[in-house]
Amino acid sequence: MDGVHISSCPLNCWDTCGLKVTIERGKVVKVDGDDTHPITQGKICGRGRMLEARTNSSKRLLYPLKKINGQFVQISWKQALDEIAEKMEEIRTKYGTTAVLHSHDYANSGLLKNIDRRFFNCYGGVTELTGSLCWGAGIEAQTWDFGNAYSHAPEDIYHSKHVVVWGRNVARTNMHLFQQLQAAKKRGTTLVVIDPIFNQTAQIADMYVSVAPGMDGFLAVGIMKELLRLGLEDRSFIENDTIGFEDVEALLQTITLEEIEQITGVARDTITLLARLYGNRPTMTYLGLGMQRYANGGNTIRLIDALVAISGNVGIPGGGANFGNLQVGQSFNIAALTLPERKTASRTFTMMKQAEGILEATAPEIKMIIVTCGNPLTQVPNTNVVKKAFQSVETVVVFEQFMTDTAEVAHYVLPTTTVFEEEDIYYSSMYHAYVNYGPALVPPPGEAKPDLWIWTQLAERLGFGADFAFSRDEFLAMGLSGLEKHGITLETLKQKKRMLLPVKAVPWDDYRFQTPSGKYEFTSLLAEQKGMDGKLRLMYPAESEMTAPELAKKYPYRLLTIHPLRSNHSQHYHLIEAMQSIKIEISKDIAEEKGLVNGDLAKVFNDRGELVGRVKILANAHAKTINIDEGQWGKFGGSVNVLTSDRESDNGQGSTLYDCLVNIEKIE
Ligand SMILES: Nc1nc2c(c(=O)[nH]1)N[C@H]1C(S)=C(S)[C@@H](COP(=O)(O)OP(=O)(O)OC[C@H]3O[C@@H](n4cnc5c(=O)[nH]c(N)nc54)[C@H](O)[C@@H]3O)O[C@H]1N2
Ligand SMILES: Nc1nc2c(c(=O)[nH]1)N[C@H]1C(S)=C(S)[C@@H](COP(=O)(O)OP(=O)(O)OC[C@H]3O[C@@H](n4cnc5c(=O)[nH]c(N)nc54)[C@H](O)[C@@H]3O)O[C@H]1N2
Ligand code: SF4
Ligand SMILES: [Mo]
Repeated sequence: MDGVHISSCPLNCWDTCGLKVTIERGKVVKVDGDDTHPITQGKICGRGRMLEARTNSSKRLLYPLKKINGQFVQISWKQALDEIAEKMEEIRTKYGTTAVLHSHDYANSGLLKNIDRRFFNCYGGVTELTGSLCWGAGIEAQTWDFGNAYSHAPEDIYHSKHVVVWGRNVARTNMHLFQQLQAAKKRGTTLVVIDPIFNQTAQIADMYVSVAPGMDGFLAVGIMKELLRLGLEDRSFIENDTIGFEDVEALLQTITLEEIEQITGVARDTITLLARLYGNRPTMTYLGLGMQRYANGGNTIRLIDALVAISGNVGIPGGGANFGNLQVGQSFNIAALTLPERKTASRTFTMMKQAEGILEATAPEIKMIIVTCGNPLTQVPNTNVVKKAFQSVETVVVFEQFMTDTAEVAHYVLPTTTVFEEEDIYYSSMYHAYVNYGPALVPPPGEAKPDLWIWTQLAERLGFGADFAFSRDEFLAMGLSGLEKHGITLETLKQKKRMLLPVKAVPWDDYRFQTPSGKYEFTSLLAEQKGMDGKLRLMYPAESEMTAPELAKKYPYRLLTIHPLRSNHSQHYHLIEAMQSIKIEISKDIAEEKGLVNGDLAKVFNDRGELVGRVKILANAHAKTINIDEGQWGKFGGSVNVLTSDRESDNGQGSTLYDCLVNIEKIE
């Protein structure tokens, strides 16, 4: 395989870049951008480049490990698989299959990573996780409003007069959108950034709006009030293609602009300016995930959707409320890969409350946890409880590339391959709609094996080997079935390396929505069907002065825990020495109140836990705001999730990771 090959970045990221990988003497020596990829055009970030280090690292897990008397010892694959299958067989007969919990996230965006669900369905159905730490609140919100969560094609940005980046840290998390923002600006598009932190994207904006964390819904209400006052709404869309507008009008009456100014920290003139900008369409809105990780997160996204709708920016080129792009993932035949009909038992916990689920489950108790593509001991909120929960279970099995915090608490650790050691196809339902091919380029080190191989071996031992008697190519073709009519087959994809999936560049342009009424729903019938209030509301975060005044007295500062620049979540910290300590970023007012200067050692704490790190003062952050990047490992100071809450978002599907009050003290 020596030479230069086209591949794909597998990391959970907006961009799903095309890669150019150099192999010499059977080793990956360099990872670069593929300049022939239509969207990512040869540019990649450090996290992508470091896939070389992730693959070649001397810290890779090379053999199956079993914990005996608190120590990991190397065992054979045969022993590991036999023992795990035996335990699963025993659990199936004694307690039922839902005594097994599948804990996972989406660390690898390969299509065949979905095969884990095929395995668990064929086994009989296990306890599964629902919702999402990442974007669950917003996806559910857009499903209520539009019937689905779709985004415009990246190049549609060039049809926009104005672009609003609302709570997305584009320069850091979505680098190709950053390039497009720069290009669009050159063509005269106005760029607005709304964020409590003056980030790198804000630095190139024409207008930066500093909003109090968790209060964006109020800001959207203020803009709608002004939009209606100025008569800039799209009456024809509202009258013909929506339901529930009268409820919005009634809601807007219940609060004044003065109150909104106070709550959001955004000046009235700015609100008016934003109303004019939304009215002067097409205005494109890029929603980030930041502001929906709050107890009011679903409602916040719905209020911004409502603003986009009222201003006539839905279904038009250059417009849209761009959050996720589920059209992408929906192109694949996931049911053929996962066989949902094989499942005979089921139970669910939400992703957020998996620890509580584990600790409290009866009928049956959780007897085994299998972790794939996830690192819950750093990434799931309320780490101290997550750790306790995982430690309470008899058998924990972790499929991993490295000895992570989660692998440390396992009884069996099974070494898996990295992207360049297995063939797959990659996509993300976040931004662009290309699917990329990724060939197997190098042999795995030691005895590391693809996840698919592990499932196949376990399936054979558990009596459903026939459902796994397919080659990788056959599985890939299964997932692509249905796309032939668009010219997309495994053969064409192998040849072309990446192909555009058949998705809409301008979703909702026919104004036919996938809601129960077929219209855009300001008041959601789907929510009502689910037994919730479908009306838009005025809503605060759960941990705020307004909702929890006593707590706010004890813990007066708001903690954000945004995504790190150089790591994808927890995946790069162990490879970059400079990242192996905790940086506490604080707004200037906190530094003054607490007598802190750059470099001071300080402790951030609340009732859930505490974390120690070095202070860095942010010149331009919203008052009373602290940030500690997520993803840090236990051995380098610990995950910031020791402080975060496992509370679910308002609509039950998302996390409240950024809805977190803390205090800070200098350590002398
Ligand atoms: N470098 C890097 N890139 C990544 C990742 C990574 O780990 N590292 N992870 C990938 C993944 S899985 C995801 S989900 C995406 C996430 O991509 P983003 O949505 O960009 O992620 P966040 O880090 O949550 O940053 C969101 C922004 O929201 C702001 N914010 C926080 N609270 C509020 C609020 O109440 N209101 C407003 N208006 N803004 C708020 C933060 O200050 C931050 O600028 O990034 C992807 N890209
Ligand atoms: N406080 C706070 N917490 C957060 C967030 C935040 O912003 N703040 N962000 C949230 C978000 S958006 C997300 S998406 C989640 C991400 O949460 P996770 O997906 O759990 O995070 P990762 O660090 O990407 O860890 C995944 C693990 O999967 C392993 N892995 C990678 N590829 C493979 C593979 O092919 N097979 C197997 N078996 N394992 C593999 C990696 O080695 C890594 O240890 O974290 C959430 N947690
Ligand atoms: S992490 Fe994201 S931006 Fe970086 S190379 Fe991978 S897909 Fe591209
Ligand atoms: Mo995410």
